[in-house]
Amino acid sequence: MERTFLAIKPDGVQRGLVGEIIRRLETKGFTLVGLKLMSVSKELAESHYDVHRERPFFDSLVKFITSAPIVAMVWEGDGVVASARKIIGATNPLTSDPGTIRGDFGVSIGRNIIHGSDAVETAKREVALWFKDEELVNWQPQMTTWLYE
Ligand code: D4T
Repeated sequence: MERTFLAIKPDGVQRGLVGEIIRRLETKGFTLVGLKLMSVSKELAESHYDVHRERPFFDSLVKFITSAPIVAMVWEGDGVVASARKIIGATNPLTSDPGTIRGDFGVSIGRNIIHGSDAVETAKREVALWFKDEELVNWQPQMTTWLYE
């Protein structure tokens, strides 16, 4: 089964959106296999956002993500990488569709509430970067037979 890495950013945690975000992914039918509230080190933040190292917003991004706790998660399910990106919405919350997490809860690109891996390969790298193997739980919810044909 496919897995993706999602992280509720400091703004999402501070604004009390953790439960709401988890609810949306759970009720969609995806399976939570990894979850931790954590402070992010500068090293981890820089490694996670390495592709943006040359972008003008890199420093503020690292400063923001390390400024307060985040909730790191791994979710599992068929097509979960692309589907979670749709549930999250476009990068800039001002233009994200209503009904998406960013579209419903945000107004600013630098405070866009949640991160989601953008491709299957990226997801593999990010899951390995943020979680040790023993922090991930292999399990199959009872409801699986009612979700998949
Ligand atoms: P993440 O990676 O957080 O899921 O966001 P996206 O995949 O939707 O968008 P991204 O990688 O292009 O941007 C990463 C992160 O940087 C912030 N950002 C982005 C910003 O502060 N200013 C900007 O101009 C851009 C493009 C928001 C998300």
